[in-house]
Amino acid sequence: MTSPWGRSLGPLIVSSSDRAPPFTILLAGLASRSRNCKQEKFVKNRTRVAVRFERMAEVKTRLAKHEEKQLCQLLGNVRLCLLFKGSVHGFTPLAFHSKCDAQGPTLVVVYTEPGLIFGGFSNEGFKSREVLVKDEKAFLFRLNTGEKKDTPLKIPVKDSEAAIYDHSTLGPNFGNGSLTILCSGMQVTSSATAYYEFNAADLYGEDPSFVECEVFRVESIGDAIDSQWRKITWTAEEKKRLMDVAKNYKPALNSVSQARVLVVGPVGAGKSSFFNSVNSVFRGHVTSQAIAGSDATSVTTKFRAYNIKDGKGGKSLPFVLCDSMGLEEKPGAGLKTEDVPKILEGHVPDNYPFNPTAAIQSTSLGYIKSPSLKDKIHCVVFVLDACKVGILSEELEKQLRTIRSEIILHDVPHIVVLTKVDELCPLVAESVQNVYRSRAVEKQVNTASARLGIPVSCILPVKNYSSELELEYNNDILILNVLQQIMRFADNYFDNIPVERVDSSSGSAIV
Ligand SMILES: Nc1nc2c(ncn2[C@@H]2O[C@H](COP(=O)(O)OP(=O)(O)OP(=O)(O)O)[C@@H](O)[C@H]2O)c(=O)[nH]1
Ligand SMILES: [Mg+2]
Repeated sequence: MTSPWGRSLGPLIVSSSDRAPPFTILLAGLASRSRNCKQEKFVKNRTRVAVRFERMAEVKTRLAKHEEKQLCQLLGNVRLCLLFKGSVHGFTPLAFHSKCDAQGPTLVVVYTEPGLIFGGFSNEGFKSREVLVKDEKAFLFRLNTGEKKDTPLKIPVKDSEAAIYDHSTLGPNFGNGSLTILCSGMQVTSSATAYYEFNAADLYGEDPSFVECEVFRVESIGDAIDSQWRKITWTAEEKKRLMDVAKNYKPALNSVSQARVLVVGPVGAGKSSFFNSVNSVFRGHVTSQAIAGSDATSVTTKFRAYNIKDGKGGKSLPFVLCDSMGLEEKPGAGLKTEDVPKILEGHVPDNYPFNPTAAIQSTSLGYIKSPSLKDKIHCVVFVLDACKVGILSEELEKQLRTIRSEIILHDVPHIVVLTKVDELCPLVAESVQNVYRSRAVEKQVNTASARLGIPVSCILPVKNYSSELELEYNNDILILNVLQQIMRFADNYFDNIPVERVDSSSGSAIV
């Protein structure tokens, strides 16, 4: 196959992970910025950009923080998702289109040996349409890599009728040849056209060769909503009130002293971290009793029923959080959905080592043959990574829906906790107080609701303790809000059990 310019094209690189969940999330140095800056000020005057990567753990962008900051000036409040890296996928049009087609607004960034960074943005993106595409928002740019490293050069499209030439045999082609990238290996070409007015030397100096090309999907985060769409009071008094609610909680049935809450969800979603976070709030400092972390398979391999104490050596709180192994797409890996009904019914003992290839049997070691009401699960928390709900694989969605059907059959109330909202939205990374003002969070809450068929009112965002060494009271308030909802829902479980149907000697529900 040859390009219109007669060059032969490289082999098609087939992507197996185009729609895969992002593997690594990198925030562009936002979390470390001052959390004290006034909310109003940053909402109105500042824009944020966050960078994340589609399942390419080993692939990192070359963009430095100050370069990302300049991109903020060009793009506004966005997240950049790395789709393509020439040195990994190949410097060919086919490799580019296989990774970058149909991704929406797209940013192409080119790096030269002497350190220049330039490229182009198309709001319409690429789809191998084989036509000239009108795009009023397209522009070319060069970051300022000089002494001051602040203001980037922006060259807006002049005649937007042919802002890009989107053709499967061409790489990114801005303005029908004004600037073409990946059409001639590791060299850009430019020629005078009416579509962009610029001096080639301003973009890439004298030498058209480059050493790297990265392409990002540009996801709009949008501005903050003026008022919180769920009202939360962010005060120390509110934290104390919520802690008291949790400490004084009493399940509505005398035979049960602690509500048992099952935490379930995909690998790496933040299940163990959620327990650690709740535990931290009551311990008074950040804890990591449950091992958390990232691995190809679930870090949690055992069923664990965690008691939470009111401070070190304090008395146990009236709820138990049960951590589980992560769900996986691959067959024979992760939590088996068949284990869930057994957990709900209280047959699975603490410390049970999950077997991804075989469901728990009544003959399994420690199997609780006649569980009582106190051993059963009274509320289920689905934990989902807020950054991944939109691109949850069909297989994982199927498993979650299967589990939900079992939960419904067992009459167990359930909620969804969306973790990592700090990675999802830079506004939240700046301050957790923005969680219910973030359009990105609101969008993911709606997406989770649509994908799992769970009402929006049952979906709560949370920021787990993950990198912090000290507690932060806004975080605590958000975590405690989730806990309050869990306890209310657990009560709904007890409400469904008529008192006369509970065997007072064993505490078992007579059903
Ligand atoms: N930034 C951020 N990181 C989080 C959050 N929650 C969890 N993490 C991180 O995500 C990674 C996975 O968290 P875990 O709690 O181990 O997830 P898990 O669901 O228990 O994972 P498995 O046991 O492997 O299924 C860890 O590196 C956590 O620090 C969050 O709200 N924000
Ligand atoms: Mg875990």
